[in-house]
Amino acid sequence: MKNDLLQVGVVGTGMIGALHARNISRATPGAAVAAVMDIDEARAQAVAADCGARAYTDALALIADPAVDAVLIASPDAFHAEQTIACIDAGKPVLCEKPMATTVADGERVLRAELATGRRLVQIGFMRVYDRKHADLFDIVTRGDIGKALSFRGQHINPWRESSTIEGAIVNSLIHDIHSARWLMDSEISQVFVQWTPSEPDQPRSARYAIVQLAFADGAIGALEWNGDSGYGYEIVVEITGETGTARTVSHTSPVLRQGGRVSQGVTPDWPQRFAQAYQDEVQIWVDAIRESEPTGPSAWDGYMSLVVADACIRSVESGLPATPVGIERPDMY
Ligand code: ISE
Repeated sequence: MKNDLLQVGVVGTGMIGALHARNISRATPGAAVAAVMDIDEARAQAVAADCGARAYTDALALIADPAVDAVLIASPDAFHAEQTIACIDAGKPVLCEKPMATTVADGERVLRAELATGRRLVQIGFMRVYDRKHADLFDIVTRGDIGKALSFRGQHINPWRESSTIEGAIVNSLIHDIHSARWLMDSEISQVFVQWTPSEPDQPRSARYAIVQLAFADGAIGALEWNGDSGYGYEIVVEITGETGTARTVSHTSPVLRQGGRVSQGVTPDWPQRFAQAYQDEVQIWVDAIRESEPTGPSAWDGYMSLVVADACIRSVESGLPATPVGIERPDMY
């Protein structure tokens, strides 16, 4: 800590890393950006200048910097596991953007590294937990307002192509919906079945649209719908049906315009806008929690189990059949 501010190092200054750095630097009382890292030195220097921080091109050097108290990892997915383990080994709290790793094996390595310390250091960037619309839905379900939850339906509608393959769409994008399903239904996923349409006719594993059918360990069922190129905007919708009712997030909040024989409503164009407040709240709550004791948000176990389900989805893609998630027993620490 310096000047009673938690000194955060940000690894990766692409879209989401720069967004987190700006939030920490300008809108997160109790924290400051001490250092940023990117292999693109000019980009790192620009974000560092904007935040009054030091610039690095080596993530491990930033993590080892004694002036860095905590780390936020927003580098490309392939580096998440190694960098998170480096933070754990340095005894530094770390908020790692999803996914925690790109394979179950690497996810388990992160989990076991944290378990060996005997304390929580890791939080995973499933920021929908901090989205008011999702939190309100969570409250309805956990209060029992609709009785036992019977089904989960998630819609993840992206305005632009993010993942070139169905495997990439599952691990990088649908990983959010997998976590939302586990979190909001408060049940592990016991079976998945993936169907998809290619974005390129001559590339069968390319991904344009996917549906993931779910079975939950408590007997509930569900489906995740992923649209990789909506053509109209960005929407995330969750609907949970219970014994006595259905709860569904409100997707659009802009006014409905009736004019010239038409009825229209604005749609959020992209995820940085849709989740702007959730990202701010995610970092503020993370900073407050680790200044107090330890992170309270989505854990390394959540990161690991989302990868276990994603791995089953990929086996379903390969076999054309339903697949069963296979992971280790839940450690007592989570
Ligand atoms: C993307 O991969 C993300 O991580 C964003 O947080 C999410 O909102 C977006 O829909 C995903 O595709």
